[in-house]
Order: sequence, then structure tokens, then C-alpha cells
Amino acid sequence: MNEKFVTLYRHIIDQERKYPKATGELSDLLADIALACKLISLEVNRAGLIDILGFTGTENVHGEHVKKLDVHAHDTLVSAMKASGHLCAVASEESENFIALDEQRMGKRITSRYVCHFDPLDGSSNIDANISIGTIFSIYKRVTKSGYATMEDLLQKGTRQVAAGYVIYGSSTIMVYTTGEGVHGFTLDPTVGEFLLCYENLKIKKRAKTYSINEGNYCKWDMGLRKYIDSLKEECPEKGHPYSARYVGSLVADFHRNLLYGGIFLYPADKKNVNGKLRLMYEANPLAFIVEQAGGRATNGRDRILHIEPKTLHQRTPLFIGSEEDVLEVEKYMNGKH
Ligand code: AHM
Ligand code: MG
Repeated sequence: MNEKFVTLYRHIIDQERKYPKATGELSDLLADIALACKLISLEVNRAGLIDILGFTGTENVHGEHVKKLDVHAHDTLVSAMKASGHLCAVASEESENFIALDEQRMGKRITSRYVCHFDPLDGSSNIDANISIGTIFSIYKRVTKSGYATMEDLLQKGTRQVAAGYVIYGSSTIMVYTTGEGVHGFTLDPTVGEFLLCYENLKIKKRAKTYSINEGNYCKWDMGLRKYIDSLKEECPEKGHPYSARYVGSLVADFHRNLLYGGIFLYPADKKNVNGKLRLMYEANPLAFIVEQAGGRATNGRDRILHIEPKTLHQRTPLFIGSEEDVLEVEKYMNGKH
């Protein structure tokens, strides 16, 4: 059998065996997230049929309530996490407050050791255009010892993540995850319903030739960033300029492409969004953990993303993420050192 014929679950268990004291809870939790994402993937694939099959407004032909896909993804993840019993709280981009999960399961009192943050369906403005979208997740150990989770459990620095990953619903469904032991990717085989290993120990190029940014916001950026983007478009063979521009508008898709081919993704602060647009806990932290594990870099233009002390669940941050040398270069421009 091909040595790469490894299922996601087998891979997670093999990683866990490196730690004799591991309880298996994190492995189960990752498997439960993968299951929820398979269900979301099915629904994403059916999304284009909604009109054809006669759904009207918020009801289908049977008079059943039809949920918007992002709400459906949120509900699926929360239900799966409740059933898993390994989380004491879930925070989601789709919900204003975190959801504390009951510690009572099957008549027994349990102490769940983890909390999880989700962006249930990233790139939601692309759903109706059949463009890649995804789910992003980030797992921390709880800080409090028992009972219901508190905000202290949810608001931890990115360096404290024990696992993070994303699932991209594209031409195939792919899950990428890290537990701090490298970055690994798996493609969903829909015939058997299993995620199969396709990338082991992914590493991002140190420098690349691709940049991803919403350039329509150019007039709202500060001068340093404008100069940096201008420089990428000038002819300069020593630096490999001009770069290519690639922007899907789904962070998870832009990030995934840059992870595989190399590149830099930028969502800066601007005159309108003074703290940027993207969310620290749901988007920036998990992808920063992954990119660093792959040998890349993630900052807010000044500081490492993983070092930011979160103050609120839905806090935003500027994000510069991808190939290390490219991110270092934009930081020089941003800080007037170029
Ligand atoms: P979402 O989580 O509501 O989908 O919003 C985040 C998305 C990212 O996926 C993407 O990188 C960004 O917003 C695109 O923003 P813009 O349309 O301003 O370029
Ligand atoms: Mg998002």
C-alpha cells in the first residue's frame, strides 16, 4: 500500500503517540471537527441547487426552514462540539458571545479541557458565486480548572494554541492542521468519506512572487504600504519584480494558495477600518500558527500576531502573512525603514 495512504485520523493518532501522557481528547476533538466539516462540505456542494430545487425565501418545497449556509455551518459545528464533550466553550464569528457548553454528558459530570474558536464559513461573500470558501478553527486549553468556561478561557494569546487548522471547500475539500508538529494537509475522498494525506510537513517558500491584497482600497492606505505595493509592480529583475497579483477575497483560499506556492497576503488597517478587517481570534491567530509552523511569518505590521494580547472576542487586526522575507520587507516599508 502507498505509504502516503494515511487517513486524517490515523495521522492524528500517530502524532499523539509521540506524547505518552496524551489522553486522546485532542485527537477526538480534531476528528469531531473534521466530521462537522464533512457535513458542511456536503451542504456547500448542494448550495447551487437551492434555486433549481424550488427553494423559496427561507423555506424549501416541503415548507421546511432553509438556513443560510454560514448559519448552517455555525450550527453544525456547535452541535458537533456539544456532542463531542471535549469543549467547555465555543466562540464563533457568527455569534456575539461565546457559547458555554454544559459539562453534563450522558448523565455524568465531565470536565472538558479545551475551548475552540471558529470562523464557520470564511469568504461568505463568495458563496453564491461558487468560489472557494472555508472553515477556520483554533483550539486552546482552558485556563480555569472546572465549571462553566469564562472569558479568561477564551481570550488567550495565539502562542497558547494547541492546535489550529482550516478546511477549504474548493475543487476538492482539503483540511490542513497543525498541533505544533508541522503542517499537514488531507484531501477528502467523497466516495469513502475519508480525509487522506496529501501534504506532509508543508513548508512555505522564504520569498515568492505573488501578493494578495484588495487593491481597490489603495487610496485609503498609508504611504508606506502604497510604496511597498508600487515597488512590487516595478521592473526589478534582482528582486524578482514585478510580482503577480492574486486575490480571491476568501482569506482561506488566498492563504492556502500562498502556503502551497509562496506569497504574501495583506489586509492592512486603512482610513475606513482603522484596526483592519480580519478577526484576531477566528482568522489571524490560527493562520499565524500554521504559517509559522510552515516556516513563514505573520505580523500586524509591527508585532507578531501570536503575541497580541486579545481584549475582546471579535477584535480585529491588520494582517501581513506568508513567505518570511516578503513579510519582513513590507514591515520595513510600514515602519519607515525602507
Ligand atoms: P468573512 O469571514 O465574513 O467572510 O470576512 C472575511 C473575508 C476574508 O475571507 C477575505 O480575505 C476578506 O474578508 C475580503 O475582504 P474584502 O472584500 O474587503 O477584500
Ligand atoms: Mg472570515
